Amino acid sequence: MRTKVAIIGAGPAGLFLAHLLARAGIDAVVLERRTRDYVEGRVRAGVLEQGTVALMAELGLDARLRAEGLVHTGTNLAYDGEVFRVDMAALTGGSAVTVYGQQEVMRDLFDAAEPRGVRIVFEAEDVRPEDFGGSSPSVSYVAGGVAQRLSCDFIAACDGFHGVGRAAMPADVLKVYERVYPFGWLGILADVPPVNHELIYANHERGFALASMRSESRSRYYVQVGLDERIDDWPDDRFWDEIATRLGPEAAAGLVRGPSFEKSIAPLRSFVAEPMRVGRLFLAGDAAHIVPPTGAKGMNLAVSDVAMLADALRRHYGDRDDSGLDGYSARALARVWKAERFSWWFTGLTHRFPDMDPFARRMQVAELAYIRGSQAAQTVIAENYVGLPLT
Ligand code: RFL
Ligand code: PHB
Repeated sequence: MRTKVAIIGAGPAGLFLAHLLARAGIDAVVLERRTRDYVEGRVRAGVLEQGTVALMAELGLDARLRAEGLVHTGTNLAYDGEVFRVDMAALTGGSAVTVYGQQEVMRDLFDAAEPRGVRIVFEAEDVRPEDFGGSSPSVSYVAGGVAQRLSCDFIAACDGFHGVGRAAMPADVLKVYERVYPFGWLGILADVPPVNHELIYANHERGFALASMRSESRSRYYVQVGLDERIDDWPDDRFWDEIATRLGPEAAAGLVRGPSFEKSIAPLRSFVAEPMRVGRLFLAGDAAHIVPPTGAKGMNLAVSDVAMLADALRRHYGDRDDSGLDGYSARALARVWKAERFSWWFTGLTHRFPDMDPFARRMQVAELAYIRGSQAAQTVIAENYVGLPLT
């Protein structure tokens, strides 16, 4: 088989890229290790930046998003029993975020794939990028027990943090920057109305908590937990008591409890691999970088990467201009590092660290109090949270 762009991975990065290329008339094939149900079933991101929403609209895939997505013009911070709102729209000249789950985004992208000629091979095993240092790369894989080869011009590794794309890059070329946090997030989904119509990020002495949602009748809550904790340690009653304590009496007033139907623990990590291109192999999304979820940036970064990559490929095929491909890594990384900084900073502001002494705790509270009283500080949060431009 032959195509122009072989895309490894059908997560947000891979599928957005496939749709953008299909719209530009550039032939591509997506190789995905799992089934559609598996990819779509993963409970992950909940908050879409403006740019992500705009891209869904540009692709004509925003009908459900416009009908069901919840537009949030502000977000809330809680500490020491106090809650304050950051009015993102007022501070950024009208920008907002939209709450619309990654599962919904994936459903929209998968539903539109076949009608738009987006080719996806599910359950592709043993996928390997090959010869990307030369002029005729390919991807070998096994489908239905049969060995296959997909010849191509370029390979886009959109295969997440544990994928084969980054692993195939020569170790002496790749530079990795990493911070692993000494805690994780325990998240639940429950069909109860959210405690607040907007998100609440809470810093409590016992640890971080987040009140989020998927709809007006479905809540998503998180509490910071130690890395040694297990889901079995957290029956629903314990979870509800803990989230109520950490949100504080004002923010938790009106908290509706109910049975959870999803419960999982995710570790927190900051990670960047440079460069994001070697020869004809390009990395995009979690394959190249990870952020802690505090800033709600992970999926949005995957989308901004592939917007840049699709643009570069369009210029290559349409205008015989390779400057976009040559500049892709530097352009993408410039935005990635800013989102890394925001996510790292917001994590430090809101979480309890095991080695935190009383001074460090006082510094956190002082910073929150400062932010509460400063329009300048709130503007910094607002413009990062709604998403930085694709410069
Ligand atoms: P994905 O989603 O991991 O998709 C990669 C795909 O590649 C496939 N794959 C392979 N296919 C073929 N061969 C191989 N060898 C392969 N290896 C892997 C995988 O099966 C998979 O389908 O990466 P992508 O596309 O870069 O997208 C990244 C996002 O999924 C991720 O950044 C976000 O979910 C992060 N995230 C959030 N992002 C936001 O923008 N806003 C949020 O509010 C937000 N909240 C979150 C999050 C992630 C979380 N967890 C659990 C990690 C909350 C949580 C709890
Ligand atoms: C979510 O709803 O899953 C969510 C919201 C905001 C975050 C992270 C996750 O910062």
